[in-house]
Order: sequence, then structure tokens, then C-alpha cells
Amino acid sequence: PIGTILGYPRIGRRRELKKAVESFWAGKISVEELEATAAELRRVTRERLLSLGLGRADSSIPEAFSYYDQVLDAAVTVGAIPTRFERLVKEDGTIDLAGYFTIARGEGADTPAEMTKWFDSNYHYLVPEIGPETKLHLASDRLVREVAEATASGFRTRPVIVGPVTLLLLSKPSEGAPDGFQPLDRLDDLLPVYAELLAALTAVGAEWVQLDEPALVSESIEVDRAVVLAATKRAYDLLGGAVIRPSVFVSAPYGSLDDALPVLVDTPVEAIGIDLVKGDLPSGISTTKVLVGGVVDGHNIWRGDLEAALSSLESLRGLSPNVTVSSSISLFHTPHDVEDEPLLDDQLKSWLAFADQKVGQVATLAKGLVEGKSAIRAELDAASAALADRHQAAGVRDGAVRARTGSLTEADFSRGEYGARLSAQDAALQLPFLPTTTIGSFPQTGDIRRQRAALVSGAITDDVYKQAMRDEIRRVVDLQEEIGLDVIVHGEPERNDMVQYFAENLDGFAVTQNGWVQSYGSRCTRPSILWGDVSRPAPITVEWSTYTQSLTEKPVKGMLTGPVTILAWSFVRDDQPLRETANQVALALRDEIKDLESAGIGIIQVDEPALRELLPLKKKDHDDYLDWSVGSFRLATAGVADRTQIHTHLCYSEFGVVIDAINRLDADVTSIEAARSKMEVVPDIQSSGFGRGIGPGVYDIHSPRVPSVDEVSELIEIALGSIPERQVWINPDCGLKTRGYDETVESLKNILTATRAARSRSRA
Ligand code: THG
Ligand code: ZN
Repeated sequence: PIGTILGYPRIGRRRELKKAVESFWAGKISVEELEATAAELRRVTRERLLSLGLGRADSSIPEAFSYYDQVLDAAVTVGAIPTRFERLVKEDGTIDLAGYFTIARGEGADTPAEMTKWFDSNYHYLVPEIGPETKLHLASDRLVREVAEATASGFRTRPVIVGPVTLLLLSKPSEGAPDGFQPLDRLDDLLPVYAELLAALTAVGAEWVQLDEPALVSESIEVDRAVVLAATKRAYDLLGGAVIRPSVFVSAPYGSLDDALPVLVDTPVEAIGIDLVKGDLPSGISTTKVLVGGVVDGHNIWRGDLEAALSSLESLRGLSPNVTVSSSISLFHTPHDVEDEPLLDDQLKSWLAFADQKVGQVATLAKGLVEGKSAIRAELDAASAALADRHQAAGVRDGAVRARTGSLTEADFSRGEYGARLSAQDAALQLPFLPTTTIGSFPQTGDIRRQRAALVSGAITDDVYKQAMRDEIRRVVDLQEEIGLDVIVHGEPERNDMVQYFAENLDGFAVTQNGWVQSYGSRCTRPSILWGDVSRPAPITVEWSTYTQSLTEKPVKGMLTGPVTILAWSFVRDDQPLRETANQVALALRDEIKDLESAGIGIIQVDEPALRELLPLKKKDHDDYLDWSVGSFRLATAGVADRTQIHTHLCYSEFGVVIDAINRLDADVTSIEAARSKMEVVPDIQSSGFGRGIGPGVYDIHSPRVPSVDEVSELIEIALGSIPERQVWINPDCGLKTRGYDETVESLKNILTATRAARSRSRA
């Protein structure tokens, strides 16, 4: 094929897959009904991709469906089933759909596979567990059946599966694996399984197969690079040497292949995918293999510069006479269709390309490659005109905003010395030893969601909605008082999502109606679109926080989402450095923080759960990232008086790499996720010289389990064992939004009981 995409959204334009999967889990539909819905989605996807310009019979349409996660799919396909779930493998060695979901979701005491971030996207995959004992074999023919299904309906599609090297590099050693074992040690046992799969795919009509090897572009893989390259060579020499197989297309999305490119060129594979958006144009290569140039950006929703994309492809022709065009990465990180957004401003829409529009761009570029530039002149001109329009449009550049970011000085990024802040805060806040608080959100009940839906549909007025939220806040405050928490939150009932809420209240952002993107499993988010210079037309949270403070004598903590997280969980503009965008958001938040302070709010939390998430894949980019990300947090928070206490919250584990950065945020109090790992991170925090307040979570909110008083006491003791007690705060791991009230109340009561006991032990 001359044009293709590496993958397409699987969740459905109306999240049909999410709804069907969740109905199946709830026992409301049968497995047959679920499979029928999934088959219909695949059919609709093939027909749609055909109508958008991909080919029916040329293998340009990817067969890249997943019920939950593509890494779990690959693991299950090759029999990499965690030991604790071996009972799910049936006598004939296969595992069915129910078993597949059980690995993803856990069952009873058997915890689900761990979830972690997929490269530099906002998607999370399930971590396979592989040990010397793992019985690698073809355990699922799902992909084979899907290709057969396509063939039967008159399509020749290209099956997509995570490749063997990436599968092993993303796996962790199984629980019983001996010290020093690495999943990659099993490569030679895994390759025959892939070879068998390739033969089976050939038998049902596949002429090409796509093996995704994004791990080859990442430096965050802990295995030695020389070992990775040797494994790559071995894997593709062997698979390339298989007698019965489709043509092999190895794709390497999310960055530059660097030294892995010559290695792949030196194997018998037929095509290599090169990400020309995140990665650089390779040099020093000359080959007759098909080079698939990923020039249509799958990371964002911009229509982009089509003319530049075509030039990149032409440059690629300097390396190989056989050049094909594709998306840079799978399109499953973008929503389905801009045309599905009737409420979005028409001018903004003309600058955007969601998955369907990006497929159209691929088709256009493919035509340009074959017929020459003149054949697509009109499309190139239209794209350039949209880009020019975007460049000069009102709101994209705002003189006042730019004047402000342009005149920042070092002093704008720094607060006073911590010792003075600590004394001022102790005097102002009068908190007890081991102060207790929550991360900010309380359970989002069905009633709260119904009120918001009623507001959006116009069934209730703004006033009625606000009153309902105030009533909810009063209940949440009373509850915290009754439980005995020291720092009170309002519970965030008025927020749909911690990023979208701010996007809706800041200039420079747009939000979508149907722009869902899969986050993990059946869970989706609707990233906001940050399209222009950011400013704050009016205070956002001040009214809610002051109302809350009017209900209690205890200090109320104002709650904001930090600049890095707002950027990380939105589609951000690509026409200026992230640093500039981050500083604009930071200044809007700085104004909000000043207003909260002036309104008498003495504690303000600025959440940055995504600080670790946005860390670039290549080490050479780390320093610059940490510099602007930490800088933007400091810019947001450094405008307050010494007496005002700034909190931050981080989650999603893996603090190691960013621990210095957390320290440099200079927050007075930092709460982090720690309960699940039994405070594993605490000694690290301590040895990094962290001298300010720290609240390692004592309640794992990801599980409905209520921790006992003893359990919480034990975690508190671990924290007190390595952190000077003056610094320790007591709080849950994360917000309580996804929990129910019963377990929340019981857990918080246990936390308070354990805290009181620790207080009296320490005093004694
Ligand atoms: N907000 C935003 N992005 C995020 C998170 C967030 N990205 C990373 C992380 N958190 C992802 N985690 C989740 C957790 C829950 C859900 C989605 C991503 C979730 N979504 C609802 C669903 O799919 O049913 C829909 C939510 C809604 O109605 O708005 O539960 O917290 N922006
Ligand atoms: Zn959290």
C-alpha cells in the first residue's frame, strides 16, 4: 500500500465498545452479544476507512481492534498469563474472553496485572508478567479470527500486534522469577510462537502483518541498548526467515529508531515504519525496503502542515525508492471525527484533524507520492490556508498575555526561604502534630452527575445547580468535621474532570462533546483543546472555596490543577514551545491563587499528578522538560505570602526519576501515592534531602477495600520511621471521587483513629 495508518480508535464514535464491555462485566449482556457488538464495530471501521481513502484489498487497512488493551492482547496471544491466573487457561491451552478480562481486572485476592503509561501518550497498558516458568504458546486465535472475518467480508486487512521485542521489554519478571532474570531471556522461546502466528495469519489471507516495536525508540527501557539491538536482530532474522509468513512491516512509533534502524535494515523484513513527527529523518541509510514515513501526527488533533509532510516523505525517498505514507503513531490517541462536534466553533474546526481527517490526509499524501505534488495542489493549498488562518486568528496570540510571559524574571519563580514560611504557616494555621487531610475530591454520587447533566441539557438553571452543589459541599464539610479531619476540602462536586473544569473556565481552550479517547480499558477522557493564548477572564474557584470556609472554623484547602497536568491531559498547541504555553497557564493559576489568598484561604493545593507522565522518552530531553515543568509550577505558586501554605499532590508511582524535581517544586506540603507499595518511596524521598511537609498516602483509594486501623497504623509507623515527625502529614493516596461513601467514611474514620493513637504514642 502507498498510504496507511498504524491504528485507529477502537472505542467507537459513541463509545459503543466501552458500553458493551461494561454491560458484559455487569452481567447485562452475554459474551455473544459483546462479540457481535465488537464485530459490528470492526465492520463499520473497515467500511469507514475504505470511504476515507484506504484500500479494500491492498492491506492498507489495519486490523487493530482490542477489547481492552493491545499489550494484554499480545501477552494472551502468546500464552504469557500471570502465574496466579494460570487456572484461566483451558485444557486445550487457550484462554477465552472472560479469562482475558479477569487478568485485566483481577478476581478475589488475585490482583489484576499492573497498569502503566504507554510511551509518551496518555494511554495506560497492562504489564505482562513473564518468568522462566511461563508456558509460551499460541493461546488465542482472536487476531486470526478477525483477519478471517475481514477476508470473509471482502477486505484484505493488515493484522497489527505488539512485536516480540517490545512485548518482552515491557514485561516484568513474574513473582517467582529468580534474581537477575529478565523477560527478554525468553526471546528464543517466544519467537516460534510469533512464527506460528504469522503462518496462521497467512492461512486466513493476510499478505502483510504489522509488528509494533515502540520499545526500540525508548531510552527508558532498563535493558542495555546493545542487548536490545541484538534481540532485535535475532527476532527479525528469525521471523524474516520463516517460510510461511505475510510480508513483515516493523513499525517503530513514538520516536527515532536511531541505532536500531540499521539493525532492522539488516534483517529480512519487508517494511520499516519511521516516526517522522517525533523522530528525526534518518541519515546514512540506503535500502530498497519499504520505508513507511509517519508524517501525519497522531499525538495531536491539528490539521498541521501538509506541504511539510510531503517534503519529509520526499526526503525519505533519498533513503529508499519505496516510500509509503502513514500516521506517525496509531490514531487511537485521537478522537474519531471533527465533524461529530456540532458545538465547536467553525473556524477552530477548520484547523483540526481528528482520526478520520488524518486518514484523509494520509490518502491525500499517498496520492501526491504516486501522482506528484500537482495532483494534490488543492488539498495542500487548503491545508496551508487553514494554517495561515490559525496563525493570525484572534485569540491565538494575545498581546497582553505575551507581554506578561515576556517580562518574567527569576524572582517570579521563587518564594521566600522555607524556614520563614514554616514559622509563618505554623502561626497562621495552628495545626496539630500529624495533621490530617484528604487529596480534594469526595465521591461523585449519581445525584451530583444527574444535576450536572440537567444543567448541561438546560433542565435546571445555573442557580438551582449552584444551590445543589452548595448543599453537597455543606454535607461534605459536616462529614469531615464529624470525622475529625484537620484541613477541610470542599469535595469538588462542581468539577466534571480536574482538567476539563479549568479548560471550560479559561480563555484559549475549547472542549468537545464526543472527543473521547481511551485512557485504559473501558475508561476514556475527553482531552480539552488548548488552541490559543491562555488567560483567566474571571475567578474560577474562589466562590466555592470561600463558601466552604464560611462553614467551618478549620482551615479550608483551595484546590487547583497545576499547569503541567493541564497541558499533559489536553491537546496542546504545536506552534510554540510547551514552556511558553505552560507559563501562560501558570500565570492564570497564579492570579487564581492570589485571589484565593486574598479571600482568606490559607492553604492552596496545586495538583501535578502528570509531572512524571510527561517526562520525555529520550534522556537528552529530560533536563529541558524538568526545567520548564518545575518552573511553571513555581511560577503559579510563588506569588503568595509566607503564611500561605502551598500543597501539591502527585500520583501514578515511579517517583524515582523525578524525585529531585518534586523537591524543586518547593511546595510546603507534598502528598504522594504510597499505600499500595507499603511506603516503598518514603526512604527515597528522605535520602533526596526532602525537608518540607510530606503526606505519603495511607489508604489505597484504587480499591474498594477499607484499610483497618492496624494497617493504617503500620503505614504511619513506617513513615515516622524515616521522616522527621514534624514533616509528616496523614492523608489518603489520591482523591476519593471514584469511591463510594460507605467505604470512604469508614476508611477516613480508621485513618483518624490510627492518627490519634500515633499522636499519643509520640507524645508519651
Ligand atoms: N482526567 C483527565 N485525564 C486523565 C485523568 C483524569 N488522564 C490520566 C488519568 N486521569 C487517567 N485515568 C482515568 C481515570 C478514570 C477515567 C478516565 C481516566 C474515567 N472516565 C470516565 C469513563 O470512561 O467512564 C468518563 C469520565 C467523564 O464522564 O468525564 O472514569 O482524571 N483529563
Ligand atoms: Zn492522585
